[in-house]
Amino acid sequence: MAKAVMTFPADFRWGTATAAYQVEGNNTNSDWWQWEHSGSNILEGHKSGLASDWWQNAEADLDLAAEMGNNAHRLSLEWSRIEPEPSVFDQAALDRYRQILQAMHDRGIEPMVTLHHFSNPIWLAEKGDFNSSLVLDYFKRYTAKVVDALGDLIPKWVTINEPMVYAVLRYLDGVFPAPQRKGYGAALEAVGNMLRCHAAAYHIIKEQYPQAEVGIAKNTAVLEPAPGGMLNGWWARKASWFYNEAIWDTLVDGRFRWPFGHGKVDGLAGSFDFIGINYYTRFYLKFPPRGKLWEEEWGPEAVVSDGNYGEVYPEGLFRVIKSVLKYDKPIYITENGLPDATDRLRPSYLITHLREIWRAISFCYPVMGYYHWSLVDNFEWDRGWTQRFGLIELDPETQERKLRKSGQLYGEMCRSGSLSSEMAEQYAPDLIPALFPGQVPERDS
Ligand code: GCO
Repeated sequence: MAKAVMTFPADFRWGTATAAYQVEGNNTNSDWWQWEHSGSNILEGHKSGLASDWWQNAEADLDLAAEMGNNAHRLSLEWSRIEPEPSVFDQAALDRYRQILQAMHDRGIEPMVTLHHFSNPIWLAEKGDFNSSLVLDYFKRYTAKVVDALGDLIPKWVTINEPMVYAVLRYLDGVFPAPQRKGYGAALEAVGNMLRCHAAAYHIIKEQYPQAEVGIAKNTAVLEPAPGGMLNGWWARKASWFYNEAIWDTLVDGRFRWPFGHGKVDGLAGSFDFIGINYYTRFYLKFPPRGKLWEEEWGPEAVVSDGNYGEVYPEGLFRVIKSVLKYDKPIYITENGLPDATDRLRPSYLITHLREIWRAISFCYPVMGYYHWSLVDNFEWDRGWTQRFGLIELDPETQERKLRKSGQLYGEMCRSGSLSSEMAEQYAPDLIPALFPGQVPERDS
């Protein structure tokens, strides 16, 4: 049977993604370390502990990433390691980050570095972090230090990871470290200050490295109206603009819109070289919302990942790519994945989501790369170790790792730069009729 092949561009980034607090271990100067060790904030009382032991041995997983043929990896830096006390910088921490970044380059893995991925230094949280007017100076100082120490090894930067998720989970849902002030006002103030920090960081990086690519990674969900409810459609459109697009619109002209504030922010207009999309799933919205923005409910035929994380909805990736074309910037899928401890869904999830990217590229949509969340099982914030996102399975107690079947599949995709009917046959034969009509799985012919 002839093999059907969906080929990706030769320079496509075949990557994976992680975040410092979730993989490094023993980030004791972080507000998340405090949060974990106070009260019952983490599901099943789990602790990050050694996490995936990256601080001591990231190289173990980078070797596996290289064997998978990954040519890119997105990681974050832990601000609280680099600056454990205000204006006190830890050179040993900067040296270790340099070693990890160099290890990526040595393995042909291009780094994309996130400056802020949810966690704050304790000292910063105590000063009110993104609700304090001082945060802009602190973030500038932190960024300048990182650019000076590591900038030569960092071609791609994400300044802030998922400002809206940070705002919702910290200030509204209360599952992230408690801020000094909760509620919508404090949440929107924090997002506004995150954008001011982003703008400052953008220019600090570009001043020293004009060729660097700098952007934001934004969680982007398909927000649909729940069936019924006259106003659900109107509300879903409003909520989708607020959650998915308002920040990009603000980055275009540098002007805050209601409800984020008003007026122009110096240096904000045009301060992004790419669109970073963190896509996972879709949600249904009802009007009026009861506290949360969306409902964790799905249609009867929905396939839902571990711990009710979300519906597997591959077409949503194509939809969110289309929704950001108007910004006319290169697009990176800076996160995409699912919690799936037994790897029951991840092989078909990889095939169906990469196929949506291939479809987008075949329409000449500028999708430049894909960073699967995640390379290795890691500490899933308030859900602890109950949700496993890794292509590499990890026993956090023994630090024993094992490449999952989906990791073997992703390796075939990365090494070949393509998605083929043979891969579908081997890893997810049920997909053949839909993805490769006319190709009958070998065993059936
Ligand atoms: C993020 C995420 C990651 C999560 C992943 C799975 O928003 O960037 O929170 O840190 O681990 O999205 O939920």
